[in-house]
Amino acid sequence: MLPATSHLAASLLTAASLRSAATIRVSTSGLSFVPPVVNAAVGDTIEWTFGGTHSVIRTASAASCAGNGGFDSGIKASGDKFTFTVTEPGMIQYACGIVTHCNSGMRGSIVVGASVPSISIPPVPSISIPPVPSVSMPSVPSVTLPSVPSISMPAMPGAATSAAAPSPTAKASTGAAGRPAAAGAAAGAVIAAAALLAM
Ligand SMILES: [Cu+2]
Repeated sequence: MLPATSHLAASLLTAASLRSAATIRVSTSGLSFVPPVVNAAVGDTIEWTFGGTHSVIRTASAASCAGNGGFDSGIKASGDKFTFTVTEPGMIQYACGIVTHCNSGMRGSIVVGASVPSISIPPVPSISIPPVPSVSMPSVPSVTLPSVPSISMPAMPGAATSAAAPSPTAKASTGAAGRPAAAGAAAGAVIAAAALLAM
């Protein structure tokens, strides 16, 4: 449950909920709290571990040793712990409840909200895509096809010789002499063609 303290507290609680609440540890050394000042976010828990007979009481100011009605651990022995969960932003002053200790300067403070740890999102490493080398296509040279010279075929003397040789066509034509008129006429035409070639 969110205490409806203020809009600021609510928004800080919302911000605090974005990260897991932390436990901030404070110990004592002689008549001192170590560290004497801690930063916390709303939702964080302060955990004191006592190194001797001491206590922690919330005070109204850094100059006061009197409790202000806030937390009071009561007298603790060495090794004991006491925790307090921060519920709203602001400065919390506390001291050892043993007045002689407080008067000796055994005081501490919790700074809430002044330095809410920012959520650190590591930068996403940029994926470096190497430039694709441009493929240079050489220009295709235009092929000029030379004009084909017209070949004039001279009359070949050899053609007459080959035509003069006995050809199968001529023999077939000769053998068709006894066939019907139509076949005979066709054979005659072949012979006439052969005769033309021979000229
Ligand atoms: Cu003390």
